[in-house]
Amino acid sequence: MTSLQDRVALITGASRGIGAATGRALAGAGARVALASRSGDDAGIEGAFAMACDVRDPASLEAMVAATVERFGGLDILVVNAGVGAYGPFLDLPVDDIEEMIAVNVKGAIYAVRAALPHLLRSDAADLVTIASEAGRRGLPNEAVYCASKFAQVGFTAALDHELRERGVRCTNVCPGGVSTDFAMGHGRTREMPQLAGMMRPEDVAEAVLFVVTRPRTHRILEVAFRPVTETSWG
Ligand code: NJP
Repeated sequence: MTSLQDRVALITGASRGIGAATGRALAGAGARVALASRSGDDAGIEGAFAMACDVRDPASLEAMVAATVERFGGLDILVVNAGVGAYGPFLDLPVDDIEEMIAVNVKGAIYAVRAALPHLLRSDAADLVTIASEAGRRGLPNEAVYCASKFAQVGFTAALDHELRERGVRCTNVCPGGVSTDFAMGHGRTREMPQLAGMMRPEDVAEAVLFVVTRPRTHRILEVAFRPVTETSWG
C-alpha cells in the first residue's frame, strides 16, 4: 500500500454522504483533504479545508482548486463525487430535474477535471477517481437520464485514462449499487425499493476509493463495481 502522507485530495460533494466518508477515509490515511460543496460544510473532519463551491459553475471550481493549492501547496487526488439523481418514468421527469442531472453530474465532472488537471499533472503520484454508479454500466428502469449522466461520467473518465496514464495520472471509475445516503430521496427513490434492499454504507464506497489511490504506482484500477448481495429484481 502506498502512503497518503503529504498527498492532497480534493473531493467534490463532500459535505455529507459518500463524499464526506471519502474525506474521512483519506484524511485518516494521512492525506490533506479539501472538501467542496455548496454549503461549504467541513463534515467534522479535523484539519480539512472546506469551501463553498457549486460544481455547476466552472469559475467556482477554478476558485476551489486555486484555494486548495494555495492552502496545501499542490493537488494529487481529485475525487469527482458531487452528484444528484431523480428517478421515474422518463416523460414524468420535470425539465428542471433533467437540467440539474446534466449540469451537476456531466458538466460538473468535466469542469472539475478541467480545473484540477493542470495541478494533477504536476504531481508525481496523481489519481482521478470518479464516483459514477452501476447506472453508468447498464440501463436501469426509471433511471434513463440518471443513467445517461453516469454513462457520460464513465466514458469521460475511461477516455481520459488513455490521455493521462502516461503522464502520471491514473483514472478510475468507482461504480457502486445503492448506498444509504440522502441521495435522490424525494426525487423518485425510497429506502424501501426492493432493488435497494440492503443498501451499502457510504464508508464501503470510501474504502474502495482508499484502495484505488493506495495501489502501488506500477498499476491502475480502471473500474471498481460492487453491489449489495441482497438486491432483488434489478433490471
Ligand atoms: O449523495 P448525497 P451521495 N455543487 O446526496 C453535494 C453517486 N452514487 O453521497 O452542495 C457542489 O448524500 C452535496 O452538498 P451540498 C451519486 O450519483 C450514489 O449518495 O452542500 N456540490 C453533498 O455533499 C453521486 O455522484 C449512490 O448540498 C453539490 C453531495 O453532493 C455520489 O455518489 C449510488 C452540488 C451529495 O450527497 C455521491 O452521492 C451510486 C453542487 N451543485 C452512485 N449538488 C447512492 N447513494 O445510492 C450537490 O451508484 N452537491
